[in-house]
Amino acid sequence: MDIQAGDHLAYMRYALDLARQSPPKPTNYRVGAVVVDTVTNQVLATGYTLELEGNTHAEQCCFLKLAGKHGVPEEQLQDVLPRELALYTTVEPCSKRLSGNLPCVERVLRLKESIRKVYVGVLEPSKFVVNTGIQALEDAGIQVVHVKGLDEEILQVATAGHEKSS
Ligand code: HJL
Ligand code: ZN
Repeated sequence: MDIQAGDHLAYMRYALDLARQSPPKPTNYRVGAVVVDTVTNQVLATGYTLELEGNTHAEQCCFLKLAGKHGVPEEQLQDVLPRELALYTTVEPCSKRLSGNLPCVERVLRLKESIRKVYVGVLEPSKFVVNTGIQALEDAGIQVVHVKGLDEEILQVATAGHEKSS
């Protein structure tokens, strides 16, 4: 892994490669996510949709893996994470889930002392829910950046396995 510090497009491509590992499911998006320490330019965690057991989202998998590494439950991750982290996610973090599970925006907000920047590849299409997460992140002082250039590819990967609406 030798992505240069601040090469947001390269990190987004990395997240997209992770998304390709996710098994297609008609009722979600296939998403990839990467957590980077922006001080050391180290990748702290990677994740993709349904990587971990249960109905898991990409960002959620990153946080669960980090929690496991630190030996704490996800709810206590804010106590052990370093500061100045960036989250790259191919689709913006969800603010509502059809399943009723805790949305990833809530998980990110819990970590707002650490996750200072969220880089998104695309906004979530309003097929399942209406996503209002970015405002909530920004209101909490988290910078949200749309990394442009991979939108089409990200959506193609995200919706593979969905029924085609003509
Ligand atoms: C993001 C993911 C993922 C989605 N979004 N950011 N990361 N799968 O890993 C958002 C979509 C939800 C549906 C169904 N997808 O996944 O809105 O069953 O997948 O909880 O609302 O909800 P569940
Ligand atoms: Zn989510």
